[in-house]
Amino acid sequence: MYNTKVKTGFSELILSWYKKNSRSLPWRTDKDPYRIWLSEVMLQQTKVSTVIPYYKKWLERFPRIQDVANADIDDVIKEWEGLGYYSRSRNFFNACKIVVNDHRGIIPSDWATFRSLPGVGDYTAAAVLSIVFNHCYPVIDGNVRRVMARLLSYDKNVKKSFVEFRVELEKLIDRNRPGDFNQAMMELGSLVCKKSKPECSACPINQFCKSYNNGTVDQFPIINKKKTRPHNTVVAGIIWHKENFFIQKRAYNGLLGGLWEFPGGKVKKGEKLHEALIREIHEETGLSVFVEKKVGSIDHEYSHFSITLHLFNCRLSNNIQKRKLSKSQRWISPKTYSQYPFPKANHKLFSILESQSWNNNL
Ligand code: DGT
Repeated sequence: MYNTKVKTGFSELILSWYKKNSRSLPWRTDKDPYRIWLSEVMLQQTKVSTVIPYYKKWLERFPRIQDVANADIDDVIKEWEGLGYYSRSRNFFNACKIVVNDHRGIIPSDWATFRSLPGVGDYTAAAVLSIVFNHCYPVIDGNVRRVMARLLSYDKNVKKSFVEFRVELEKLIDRNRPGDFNQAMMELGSLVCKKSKPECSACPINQFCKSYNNGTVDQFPIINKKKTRPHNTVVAGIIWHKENFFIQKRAYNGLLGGLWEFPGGKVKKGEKLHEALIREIHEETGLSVFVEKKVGSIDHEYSHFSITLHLFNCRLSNNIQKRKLSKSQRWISPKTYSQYPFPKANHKLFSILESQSWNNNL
């Protein structure tokens, strides 16, 4: 149904548009496999403008793949702090280790080996192998999906389109310049074939676009209505002991894995905030506390849910001297918190604490 006969002139038109209109981005200056791969990992679910400073800072800290492989995971996560989707940094770290230990530091150029590395999915494999090694694998990201859905007037939910779009793109991709073709398709989606107010008159391939020719661009892509995101009320405690407060590291393999936090958790239905806090702190740390003055509350949105997080000053009601801390628990001073990676929500709380001069007069 969606058969695109090989479109004469399609790739020439989009490639010459790309040459004139592509943004100059730091990862487009050369074809270094490590740097291209890093950029593709950072760009997943993340805006270009957010990625640029992280990309530059990362390369100052870890200029070569060996520097990542030899680093400490906690330093890697610290460099990723604020970029979100933290499993990307752990997977990239593990993948770099494999490349250095098993492949003499040379990034594999064949699909099966590269695709088998941690965190490398179809998108990343196609992007890196086409851009760096000129292999003919089409990329399908959100931008390309939107372009294809409009081009073909794809009348099903665009989320189900992967195989059909790949088949069509394999016919369209430029055999000599697959990397440029892929980047051109993504760039077109980002700059011209935008989610809202697409600039069809500026589109180099509008003559091939079924929806443009039918005047139905606004009907594509077809997307299922987003489910409303659940909202959680969360309490956390800043437990003071002399001039220090308590932090703990979240498990590496979960949400916000490897980041530090204040102990606390979700408030159950019918539970009062301070009751929930006492319960969570005891469950997580074994510490018994008195809940004191509230520091403040913040709202934060994650991709699948949102939270209102209430932070309270807390005082210990039992003797901590007897307790041995695990590696993922620390007492730290307000002067040193910036040495640890924290979730973005916590940085909002740190701003409140700074504005109150960390006043812990309980
Ligand atoms: P759970 O209860 O098994 O779903 O486990 P978590 O760890 O996903 O959730 P929980 O109960 O700790 O809820 C806390 C939520 O708030 C979690 O989505 C992470 C977020 N959060 C951000 N900063 C902090 C913080 O400093 N402390 C705590 N406890 N949570 C934080």
